[in-house]
Amino acid sequence: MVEGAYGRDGAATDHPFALDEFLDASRGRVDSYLDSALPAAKQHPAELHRAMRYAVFSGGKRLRPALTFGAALAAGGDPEPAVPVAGAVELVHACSLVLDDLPSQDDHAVRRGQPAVHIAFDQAMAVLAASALLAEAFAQCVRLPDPPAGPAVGARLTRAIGSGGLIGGQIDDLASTHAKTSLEDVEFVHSRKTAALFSFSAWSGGVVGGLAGEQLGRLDAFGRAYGLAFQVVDDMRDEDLGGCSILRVLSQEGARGRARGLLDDARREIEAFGPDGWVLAGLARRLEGMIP
Ligand code: GRG
Repeated sequence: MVEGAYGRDGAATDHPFALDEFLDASRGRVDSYLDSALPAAKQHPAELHRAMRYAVFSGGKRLRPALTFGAALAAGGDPEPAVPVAGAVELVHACSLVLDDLPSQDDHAVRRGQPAVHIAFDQAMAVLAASALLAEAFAQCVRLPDPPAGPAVGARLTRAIGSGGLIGGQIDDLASTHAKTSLEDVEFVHSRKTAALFSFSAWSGGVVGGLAGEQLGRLDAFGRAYGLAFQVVDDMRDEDLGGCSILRVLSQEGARGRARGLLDDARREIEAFGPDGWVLAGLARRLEGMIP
């Protein structure tokens, strides 16, 4: 599937369009999987299913699944067995965006250029659709082909989401709006709110690809550094100093340096994978190119 014609021989590594092709194929694969995994829009309760599908199929970049597939390639494996976990990670991401947009949280009326779920539907439906998306995410873990991978992936996903992960990061982010903060505090929030899901994405691709030990740790660390850099770049492009923006504690120049430093750390983690790490290296290079 994703590997397609531009496989792991390294030949396509430096081709300027290889990464675009990979990302297109990766997005198409996870979208077709999610389309078949989610309940049909007409199935009862139809309004809930419509809200779930609205949240998922509204034009996301599918970056986290691309990390999962890229990590499976880095592991020297076929990305196809990682499709259920790539679907799971995108469902968790969609769930988090629906919750984040609620008036009681970050209060965004627009998401991806369209009315947020609680605007297009209502708040009760948004909360229930987000909860159902989370349930569907865990349902995908039991579909993993290798029996021991399912429970390990499910347990790790639970940690990435829970009070030590996205939810804990969001709680501290919401509490931080007026409080004095430091780089350490901001990165503690970012490491849970944003980077935890990126590190899960890379780690899970490695697990499904058969890795363990130090190599798996490297993918995990790549995802974490990449995720932190992703949030720094997002904050810089947003220029909104609310919540836990990096711009509350660093100047533009300081944030630029921090993003570059994190991407250097990320790249160092995957050097050991050589040409097989080309997708992950390409994603890091691309993010560096987006630093304002
Ligand atoms: C998952 C149960 C559960 C709770 C989540 C609301 C919350 C708790 C956490 C907030 C997480 C959050 C919204 C982090 C921001 C991450 C971020 C920079 C998102 C934008 O990611 P992109 O650019 O989005 O990949 P697209 O639209 O491309 O998918």
